[in-house]
Amino acid sequence: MRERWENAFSQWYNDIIEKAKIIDVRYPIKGLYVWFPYGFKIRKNLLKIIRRLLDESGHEEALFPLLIPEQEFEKEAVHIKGFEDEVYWVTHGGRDPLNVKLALRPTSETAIYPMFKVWIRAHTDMPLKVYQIVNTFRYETKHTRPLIRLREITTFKEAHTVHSSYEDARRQVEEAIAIYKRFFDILGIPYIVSRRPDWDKFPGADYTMAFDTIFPDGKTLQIGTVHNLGQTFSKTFDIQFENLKGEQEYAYQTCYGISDRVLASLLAVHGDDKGLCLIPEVAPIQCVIIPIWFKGNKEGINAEVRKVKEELGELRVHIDDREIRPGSKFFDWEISGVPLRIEVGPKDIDKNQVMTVRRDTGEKRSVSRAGLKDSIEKILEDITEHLKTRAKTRLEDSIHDAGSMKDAREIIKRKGIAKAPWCGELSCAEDMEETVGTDILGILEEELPAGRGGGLAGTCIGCQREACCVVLIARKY
Ligand code: P5A
Ligand code: ZN
Repeated sequence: MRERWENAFSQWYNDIIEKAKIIDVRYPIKGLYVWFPYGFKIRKNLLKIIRRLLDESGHEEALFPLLIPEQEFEKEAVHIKGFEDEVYWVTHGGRDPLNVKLALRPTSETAIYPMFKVWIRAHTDMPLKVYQIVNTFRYETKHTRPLIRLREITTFKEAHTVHSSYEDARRQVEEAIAIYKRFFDILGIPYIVSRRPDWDKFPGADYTMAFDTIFPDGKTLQIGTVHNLGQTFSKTFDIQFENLKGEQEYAYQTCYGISDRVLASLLAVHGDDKGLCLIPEVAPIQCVIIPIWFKGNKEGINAEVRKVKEELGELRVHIDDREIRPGSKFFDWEISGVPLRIEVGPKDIDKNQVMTVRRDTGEKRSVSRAGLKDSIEKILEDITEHLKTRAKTRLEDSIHDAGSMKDAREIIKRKGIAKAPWCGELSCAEDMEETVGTDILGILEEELPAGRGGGLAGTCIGCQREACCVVLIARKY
């Protein structure tokens, strides 16, 4: 059942993150929230995966300060213009006004790059690839939402790299995209990668590649971005190296980041009317065992339940032995998204089996105690596969080709994402956004219109002249 999930998603989301004990929204500052212990466990599991992926690909974890002096923050003109309305300032130390105002990092380029200037001397110091996982602050003026639009982003996973050639930086962008793809694939979060149009790129970047996913309400959410910074920041922060010819050259940089939105989309894309459906890999509890007590045999069943837990070894298993009806327990664990429920009652013990119930499909199946762990692991794998495929299919089914403005409008109305040929002119883009009533999300570089050897019509839906590329039009969070 995905009625409410799809048709009243906002309510579903607010309701579930609280009932499933992910985030407490009652903290008295707008846009700042509290992590419940259960939510925090999922967060830890997610961070473990991304740390592994970054470490394995030669990134090193570091940590830079939260506060940035005003003069560093304001050095890069385009960057500051993009962020000035979103910055929180620290102006006092106790009662004394500070000589230099300090910005709470909205992102850390201006904290990190003055240090890169002293770290980088020769081409042998590169590539330099560091990352940090920190909180960042953005005074967002759009409607704030837990995990989605935060004023305190609590898991900003930002990577910053420095290279000795533009080509290396370009390759780094590709590596970053590959890493994020792997990360989202593990979590079964479907995505579209596109190039942001110039008016929507990261302030200071040459170009921005972005990951978007689709929420149940048909709106897309940007879940990650990878920026080629070229030499913009290295010129501002004077990051130079001695090249092979013995000359000083400005370095080439990239940065990329993902946030708490990863968890938001994990929860959103895999849910249903009953609550969350967590991917076993990150679920704090992978199996919950519910003893089905029967008159006079409570102790016997409890003993058997403990044995079952032992048989499941390192799997994350929880025994729910609360003195309440089994039905209430089922309900609670369904909201929390525990992938598999295992019931153990007198009949199961007689037959040397357990009863399993999948969270994603509701399928009930008895499983023999012989080779129990292998069987349960297999079911968990099936759950992962099913959740991944279901989410991926849903995204793919939402994308439709638009041959005209009217088509595009229809597709958006039906909660879809439209793909349309575009001529590259800003005026046509504005026209499209106005007529369709929503935004251009990004440009699909690998997809070409017919005139250029691709599948879609060869003419721009704005002006009917020859198109140069294909754009995605979608509603956005
Ligand atoms: C890349 C890392 C940057 O800040 N500097 C270092 C670059 N890019 S970004 O696009 O501005 O942000 C990276 C990702 O963070 C998410 N995000 C947010 N998540 C929650 N609440 C917010 N207010 C918020 N703002 C940005 C997006 O997923 C974005 O792609
Ligand atoms: Zn046009």
